[in-house]
Amino acid sequence: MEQKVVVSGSGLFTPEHSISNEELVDSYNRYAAHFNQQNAEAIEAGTVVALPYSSADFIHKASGIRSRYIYQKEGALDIDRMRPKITPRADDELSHQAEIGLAAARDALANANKSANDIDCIIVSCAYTQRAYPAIAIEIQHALGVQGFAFDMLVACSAATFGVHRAFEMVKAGTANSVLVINPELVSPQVNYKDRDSHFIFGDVATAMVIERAETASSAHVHKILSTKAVTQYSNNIRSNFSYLNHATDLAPFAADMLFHQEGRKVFKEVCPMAAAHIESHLGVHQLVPNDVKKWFLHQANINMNTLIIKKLLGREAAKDEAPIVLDTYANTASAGSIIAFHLHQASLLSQEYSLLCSFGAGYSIGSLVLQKE
Ligand code: CO8
Repeated sequence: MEQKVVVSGSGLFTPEHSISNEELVDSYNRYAAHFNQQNAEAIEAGTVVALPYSSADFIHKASGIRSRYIYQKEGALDIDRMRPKITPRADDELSHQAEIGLAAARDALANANKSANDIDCIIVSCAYTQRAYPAIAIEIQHALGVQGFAFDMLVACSAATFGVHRAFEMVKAGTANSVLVINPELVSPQVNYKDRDSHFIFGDVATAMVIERAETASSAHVHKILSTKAVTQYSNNIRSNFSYLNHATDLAPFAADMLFHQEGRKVFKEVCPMAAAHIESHLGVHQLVPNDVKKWFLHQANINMNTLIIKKLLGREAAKDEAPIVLDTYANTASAGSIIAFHLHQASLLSQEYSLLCSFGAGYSIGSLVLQKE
């Protein structure tokens, strides 16, 4: 028998450290000035290009970001380093990514009114995992004492929604009863803090959701998943070449090409119409139109993208609490942004009201869920 599937709880871990635009720009500009001074002759001769300066005002206007959280602040603003300094842990210690995932998972379990005994599958789904194996999900499974099975999956910005899609399908099919989907987005080690065009975009966070059968759900806020919809289309406009192959290719592991880089303008232009069309067609499956949706939990990459997508869908701007934005304090947290928006803003939805959760980004990939509050 096909099961009715719900989201019964979500969780959030926010790192204790944050970096404001002003701090970030001050560090980058000192780095750029130093670089330009060190390379003055080559810049004058035209063999080296001078680094341009960044601006806090530009960052806020172009993206909506004022600040971002970071797992370890030390090192990231040091112009002789320009990357966070994360102390390695021994194999028998809890790994960094498992630690932040575990914190979000515990919060989600508490909010779902569940204990580890109730969970029979864990999916860790995010933009990067800190190692290939053993899976971070299995490490968290062990730390929580969960029976059953666990696995990792990567889908960049759509990892969280695609992870929930898999959970939805498993619970619907009866191959799992209760699935914990965790998104430990420890992205700061992949940010190129020396790149003026992208140094401001990302922040670290972890989110989690409990997906289970409606009949076992007992929490204060339960959202029925009416359906899921995903699409992918290959694009090189958002890319990272960091790879286990680096050991064999002899390429420098910290080169700009190995870190996050993008053609931001192209992404903006191409992804917005794709996302709006995707959402409209997903709602259509349930004979719903955009105006039936009470809250929009959209991917948090850029405030102007969200404004444009909502305008395409509703023909007007969204009211503040209709399409919540968390970018100002969290920045782009890879796949976790729409889950943070859901976590912080779902409670005010009333019984039977619809919401739409959607991610979009690298791949390209788009993933959505049509939700209805029980
Ligand atoms: N300070 C001052 N000026 C700047 C800065 C800066 N920091 N950066 C750029 N400028 C300048 C540019 O050089 C340009 O100058 P000019 O006009 O003279 O050429 C001018 O400002 C305008 O630049 P842009 O055209 O680039 O500015 P935009 O208005 O397009 O804004 C954005 C740039 C914010 C990047 C915007 O294009 C954007 O947000 N696009 C969408 C990007 C997006 O959604 N990407 C998704 C990436 S996330 C993802 O998919 C997950 C990947 C996995 C996680 C990775 C973790 C590390």
